[in-house]
Amino acid sequence: MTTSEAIDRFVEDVVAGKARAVARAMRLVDDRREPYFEVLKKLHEHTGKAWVLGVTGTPGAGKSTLVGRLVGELRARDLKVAVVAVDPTSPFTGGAILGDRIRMQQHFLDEGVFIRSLATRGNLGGLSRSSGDVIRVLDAAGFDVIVVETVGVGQDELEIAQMADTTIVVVAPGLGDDVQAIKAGILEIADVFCVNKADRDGADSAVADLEQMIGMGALMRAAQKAGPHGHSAAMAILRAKPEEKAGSWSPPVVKTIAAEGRGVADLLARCEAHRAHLEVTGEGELRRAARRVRELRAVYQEMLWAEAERRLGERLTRAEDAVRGGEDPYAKAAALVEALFEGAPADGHDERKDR
Ligand SMILES: Nc1nc2c(ncn2[C@@H]2O[C@H](COP(=O)(O)OP(=O)(O)OP(=O)(O)O)[C@@H](O)[C@H]2O)c(=O)[nH]1
Ligand SMILES: [Mg+2]
Repeated sequence: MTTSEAIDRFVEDVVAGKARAVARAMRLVDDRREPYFEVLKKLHEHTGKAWVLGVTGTPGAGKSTLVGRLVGELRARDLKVAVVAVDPTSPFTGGAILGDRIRMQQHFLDEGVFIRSLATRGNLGGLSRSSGDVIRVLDAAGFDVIVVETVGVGQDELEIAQMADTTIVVVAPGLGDDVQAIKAGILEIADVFCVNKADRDGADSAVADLEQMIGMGALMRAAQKAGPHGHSAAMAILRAKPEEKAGSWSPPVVKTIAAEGRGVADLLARCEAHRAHLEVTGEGELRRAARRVRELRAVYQEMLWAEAERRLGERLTRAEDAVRGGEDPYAKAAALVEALFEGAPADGHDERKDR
């Protein structure tokens, strides 16, 4: 597939949702193999329609079981669904993926469902980069809903969660530290909380903990907005009122028993309410705009990096050798960058346009 007509035909097949072309396009962008860039560029105009539903949370909370159930609910509404499972485990075990596959087997023969695991790390641009592109391919291929499962731990997973329109954070009761563990960072990305394994003891107290945390979070934000105005931070918090104005979203907490499918319809209804909220308030467009800016930066960095390597060529190898031999890496790096931008105007002026 080298000629531009061949690429066009391939892109057409992807947009038509032909399973083999979609799978091939996903492998291409995941492996960063040419002509992945051309393909992504041509797919772009077909994107922006899918609802990206992120499912993240603590390991073993029941995310995959839940995703399987959500897929069932979405399929019952005749929606085309794709599932991307981002494997956080080391490539040596692969156990999580195998388990996921077995759990999702019921959907394998269903044509409206597409399931794909991403386990690659160390690609240029990282896991989140390649996940974003995989989501884009699925979006262009006409899937109505793209469910992305990640374990909410590392930076990569957080970034992937940010690609979602609506993010469900899943916790399970019984693990005392769970709620504490998800506090950092994850709280901010939750649009809907799910306390799964509600058949176990402690579900209600987990719900109460989360609701308290959400309330505190709203107070803190209100206090931040109010500013210190000479008060102590504590006074500001006491005086602040949780946002109640129309248009603000407070994440609901839903109990589920994914293993039995209980509460899943309610969970999905809350997610749909969030989606409607995004559109009604215009926040959805704001999020998409922010996502496009992040994409621009990521693609630009990746291209810049590749172009720099190409232009520096031998020079880069020589610099590496010099540093290996004990020379100052800072000085060498500065010299490389200088060599790259020699003669280029520093303020982004395009001289041709000035003439
Ligand atoms: N008791 C109970 N067990 C559940 C429930 N939902 C899932 N499980 C079980 O919990 C275990 C973990 O479920 P998974 O769906 O693999 O959890 P996960 O969050 O995807 O796990 P990782 O992807 O490995 O982080 C499995 O043995 C499930 O059968 C539930 O509602 N109640
Ligand atoms: Mg899982």
